[in-house]
Amino acid sequence: MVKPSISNPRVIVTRRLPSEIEARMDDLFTTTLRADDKPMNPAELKAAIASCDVLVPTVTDVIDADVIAAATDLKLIANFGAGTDHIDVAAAHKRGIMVTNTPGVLTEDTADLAMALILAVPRRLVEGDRRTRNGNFDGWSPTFMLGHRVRGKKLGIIGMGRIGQAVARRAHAFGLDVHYHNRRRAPAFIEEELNATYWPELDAMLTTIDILSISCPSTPSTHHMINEARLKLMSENSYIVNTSRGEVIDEAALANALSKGELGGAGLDVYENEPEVHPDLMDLPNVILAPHIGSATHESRREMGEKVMINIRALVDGHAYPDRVLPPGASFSKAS
Ligand code: 8YV
Repeated sequence: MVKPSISNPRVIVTRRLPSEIEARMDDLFTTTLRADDKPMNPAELKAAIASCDVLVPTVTDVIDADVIAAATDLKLIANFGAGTDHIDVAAAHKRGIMVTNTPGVLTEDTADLAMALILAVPRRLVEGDRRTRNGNFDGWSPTFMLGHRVRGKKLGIIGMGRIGQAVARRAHAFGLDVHYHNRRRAPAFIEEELNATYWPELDAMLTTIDILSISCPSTPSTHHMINEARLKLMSENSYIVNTSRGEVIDEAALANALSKGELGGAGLDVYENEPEVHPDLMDLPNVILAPHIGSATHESRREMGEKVMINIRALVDGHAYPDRVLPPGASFSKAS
């Protein structure tokens, strides 16, 4: 089937991107760049969507059905980022608007951040840094700032996609025993390579692991997957790391469990109501609060920009989109 193409699409970018990406986009398309780096409000998003062929949003733009309804000529939402939970992909699909994302290029950097948190929380690294800066390091002592050994512990990964697998590879190098829970069991060759134990029941996995790392997308079925009841299944010396989406954890329940000492600590890069953070987490010494920096490297952000441009070029040239995102239940064969 011949795909629709458009030779010089009007592209609107909602946030500032790396300067070399902005320059190249400006060369390739009729591009409107964002003058400041403020997230667009719903009225601005609607105005943008009504006046372009391609919208390039980020995680900070809520593109719901109401915003999509404002589209007139919009053909493509080329998301700058892998997660698309901020976009109503089904509403876009119904209108024949394509959605693409930027998977793969941020996998290793996000896994590095997850691993950094897996090491830093049990070893109280950030807490120690704060103490030193606050003048509370009075010298070494045999019992000062004891944490927990990482080697030999059980790591449970929720979401064994690209990032989960990259975390598992790193975890082996640190002597962790890898377990995972996923909607679907990973193919045998992946399980073998990662030496990972599959748990079809999340509850059962939570009772046995020492560290939980979350790498699954935010969907209706993963919303508050880690809730009060599940937190109670975890041991008081266990840790939680989240580099996927805040909505996967009931943040109030997590703050409550941590405040009561029912968990050993947490390393969070994402929050339920970003950029707000539950106030009870703020003063807890055993929690690292990273500001959504999983893919925040020059390299990832450049490669994410490259992917966005390649997806827009697919529209221009009438090729199949390399990173097309479909709504749940749709299949590629029926989708074009
Ligand atoms: C991105 C992310 O920075 O790609 C993702 O899904 O969570 C982040 O690392 C962000 O989404 C950019 O839109």
